[in-house]
Amino acid sequence: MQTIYSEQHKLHHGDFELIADGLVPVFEMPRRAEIILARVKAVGLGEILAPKDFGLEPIKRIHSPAFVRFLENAWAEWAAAGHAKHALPYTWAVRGMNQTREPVAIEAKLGFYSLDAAAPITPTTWAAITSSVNVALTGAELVKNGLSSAFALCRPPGHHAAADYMGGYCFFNNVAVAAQYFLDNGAARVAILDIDYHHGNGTQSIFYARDDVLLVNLHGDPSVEYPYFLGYADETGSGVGEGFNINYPMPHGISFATWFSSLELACQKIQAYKPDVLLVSLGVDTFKGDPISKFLLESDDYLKIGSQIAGLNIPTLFVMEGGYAVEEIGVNAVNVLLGFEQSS
Ligand code: FKS
Ligand code: ZN
Repeated sequence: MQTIYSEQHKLHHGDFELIADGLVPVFEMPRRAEIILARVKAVGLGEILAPKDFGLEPIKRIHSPAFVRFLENAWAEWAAAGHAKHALPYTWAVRGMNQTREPVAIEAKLGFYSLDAAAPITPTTWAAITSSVNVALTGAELVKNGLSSAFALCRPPGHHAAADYMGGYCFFNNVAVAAQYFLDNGAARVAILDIDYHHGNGTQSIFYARDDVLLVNLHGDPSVEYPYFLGYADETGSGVGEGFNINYPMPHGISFATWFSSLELACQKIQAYKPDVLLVSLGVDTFKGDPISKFLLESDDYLKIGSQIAGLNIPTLFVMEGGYAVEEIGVNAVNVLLGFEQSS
């Protein structure tokens, strides 16, 4: 399997994120992608390719022009306002406040275009996030042109980003942009399987009212787990999209066997949909040693996940999302790909 990777990811390295314990050093760091790349090389997974530049048009098929403009200019506006540290939001428009009028001050725009304070913007974040989308799009192009699979080693991740907001380490929704690329280039139906520990709220909200994308999410129960405000089982889609959004929220501490039975159900739904292509939002923060998550998967379990996905026999693009047990992230992520290859 070919891997698409760009050094440009290193241009995004936030200092801090805001969690329950206050401002803490970011969990989502460049070393994550470096460890995965090293593992790809160590096992000889396949060729490693640099991304092509697809420009902003494919991004604007998913994200609003105003949001794209905000991200492009955010650092310059933040610096012009006299700030030196990385930009983080701290005020949000809640029920009853104006959620549609873009404010002028950059401090307010940050809240307007975010769901939380876990997506810091640095002077070079823009270069990294556009590159991450290009990694996903390059993988999509390879699969569109006939490869049976590819691995987009995206960083920063994307599945919490919606059409017009960032959050949870995510800026552009890489998997959503890639899914739309397939649809714009000949595919009629696309399925997305999101196995990251956290619910992919951004991907869900982007495709919620559509029937050309089937989205299936396996994740921690949002009543007790980030992103908290989306990801319940009764969110099944709206309008023509009714039935094309499927959530499997699961409690903290769930066993792999129970988690895997949700994956089997997910695969049955995907099989029945008969998609032209499958995209996998690949997070390995379901690992027992993950510092911010509460599932208990072990490294060997990831081989079985890959093998199960291969059983679908659909052209597949893997898109990297989360995973914070940094020393084990390479083994865990690449085990999914090896399990897939061994069963293809
Ligand atoms: C935990 C606080 C939660 C934000 C967690 C973001 C998770 C991101 C991710 C992605 F795939 F996008 F990277 N903070 N105490 O893993 O879902
Ligand atoms: Zn996650």
